[in-house]
Amino acid sequence: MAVAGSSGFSPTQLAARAAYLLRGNDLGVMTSAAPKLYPHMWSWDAAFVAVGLAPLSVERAVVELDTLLSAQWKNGMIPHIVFADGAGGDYFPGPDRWECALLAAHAPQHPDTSGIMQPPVHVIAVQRILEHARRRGRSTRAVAEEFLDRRWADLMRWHRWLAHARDPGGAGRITLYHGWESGMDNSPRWDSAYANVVVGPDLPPYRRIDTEVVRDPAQRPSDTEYDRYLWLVEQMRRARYDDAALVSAVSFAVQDVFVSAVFALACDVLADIGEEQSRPLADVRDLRSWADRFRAGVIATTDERTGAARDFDLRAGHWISTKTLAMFAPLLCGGLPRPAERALLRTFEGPQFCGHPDLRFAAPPSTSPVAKEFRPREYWRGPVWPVMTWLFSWAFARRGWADRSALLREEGLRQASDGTFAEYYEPFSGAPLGSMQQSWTAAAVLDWLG
Ligand code: 9WN
Repeated sequence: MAVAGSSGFSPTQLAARAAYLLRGNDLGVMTSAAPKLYPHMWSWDAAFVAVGLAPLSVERAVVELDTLLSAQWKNGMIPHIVFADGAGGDYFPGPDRWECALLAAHAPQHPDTSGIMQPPVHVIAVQRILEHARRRGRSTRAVAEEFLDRRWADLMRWHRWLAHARDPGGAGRITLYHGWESGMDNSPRWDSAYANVVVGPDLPPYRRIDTEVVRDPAQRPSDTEYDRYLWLVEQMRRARYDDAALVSAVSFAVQDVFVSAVFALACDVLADIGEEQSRPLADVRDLRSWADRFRAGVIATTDERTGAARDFDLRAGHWISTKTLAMFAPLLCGGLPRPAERALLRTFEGPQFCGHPDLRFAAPPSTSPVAKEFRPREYWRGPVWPVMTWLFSWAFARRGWADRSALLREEGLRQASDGTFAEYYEPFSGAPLGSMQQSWTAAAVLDWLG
């Protein structure tokens, strides 16, 4: 397909390529997160993928979420990876390292899964599916409504598990026991907490596969970081992935303000769906009370003047302030007093983030270019992640900020018009980095153009 001038592919070409990409990454009933680097289903990727599939086929989007929910644990957790049976390619750590079916009382025997979670964005996909279904014929609407009938209780179990098992103290903030649970694996947010993770001499040996796929190691987390990631998995294995045991068994425990804001938002989204679709009032009431609790938990972390949010390191007992996407958590869930919200929006749009004069596109870098930890090519330490641009754009529209939402969409689409559908991009040059043909990047484009 020809590239249309220097601005890249036209919207029509881009949408066609994105659809083609998702078809190519389709393994049957699940879409791999990326063909080589991530040849399985990831939890929050699957939700974004369903958002992108919805304009193409509500039916196929529903299948994606059904597959994910079929792997839900008995305690309610949606695992961060659902491993594909006999799919091409490989990933480390795979099922043999996690051994959840063997060790965890709540894990399913099939399919194989990992033993941790990822950010709870799933009901955003459910809402997008219902919205698309409404514009279609009766049989498509029925598919979406039957999905909700079938899965309402599962979605409630997932949210209930997050509200209880991951916030046992009722702080209104979700606790993570692994940086991977944040979805922002090696963000500077976690540097101090990881510095306290002392890898035991009995860490079973392993061989990384990711750096064989992404040949430039500077784009991926370091080996020291990987040792710590694997050590935490080892600690969880030894605790048999038991919710109550993890509270003290794992040497990494942080309250993630971004995940907490996503959760507050997701509870409101599911409550809205519940009200529209006449689901049990008691469920809707629970969802609203979790939304309120977690919104308050997020706001309690913020600076009065700047509105910036912080994570909390439970092991070290201190706040974690970083110039990363996490500081903008309150913009997702709302709740800040007006002056602080305006200040935070100014930071988001100003020279520390989207308005940095050297940025190729006005999309938010994962870490501010003015932060000392900023690395323009390294994973969550600086690059722009298109799927995060999508999330902010979607959330801003929901908050009633149509112009801000439209601007992010426009810049996100300009960035994606190179047609690589990269996992992340260098903020200044716009160079595509990490995995190419990443499913959720294509999904974001499809939603924007749908
Ligand atoms: C570990 C699949 C996932 C995303 C995460 C991203 C990356 C995995 C990895 O890829 O994480 O879960 O191996 O680096 O950080 O957000 O869901 O796209």
